[in-house]
Amino acid sequence: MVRITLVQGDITAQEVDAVVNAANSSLLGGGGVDGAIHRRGGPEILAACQDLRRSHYGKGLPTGRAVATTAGRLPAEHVIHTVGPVWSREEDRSELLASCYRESLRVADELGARTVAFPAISTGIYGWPMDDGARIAVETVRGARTDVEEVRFVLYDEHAYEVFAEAIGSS
Ligand code: AR6
Repeated sequence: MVRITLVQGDITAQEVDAVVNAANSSLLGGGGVDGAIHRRGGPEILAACQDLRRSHYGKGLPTGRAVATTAGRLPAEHVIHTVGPVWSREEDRSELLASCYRESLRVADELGARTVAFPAISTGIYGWPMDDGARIAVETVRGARTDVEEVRFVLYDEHAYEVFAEAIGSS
């Protein structure tokens, strides 16, 4: 089983094999985690994303999928970009959010990554409630078949950290 660890901090500071980016389907950057990763990782990441757009994802990376690039100047080997769903009251998009975690771990396995840092995908600009986002993250990682040894959830603030700690304790 994967070992789950929690830290409060900045995803761009994590010394791991792969960090996961809460991207959008354009793969060309944005705010939040995405903005921070491109800023701190430097232009190599954007250049790799532009190549992926040209070679494979002319229409964009679909929601729930994941793809890897270099980590540029980040203290990690790879960035795995995944596209979370926008929160909706009308439609249950939980399966798409679970898919982000599963697909990111599948890509991590392809890369041979053993330590992977995840942000709380979709819980910022995409509006997903933190408690539900944490439950889906923890359940999906626990249920995943993967060779990844450590999944580190990196939470930006104390509230998110506590919600994840609760989700780990109660599921
Ligand atoms: N390290 C760790 N967590 C962070 C950091 C950081 N540096 N910055 C924010 N968070 P978000 P989303 C937390 O908005 O909701 C972008 O524009 C944040 O508090 O980064 O999936 C993309 O291009 C929240 O809990 O991702 C997309 O358009 C969590 O990380 C869109 O935002 C995710 O917040 C994706 O939105």
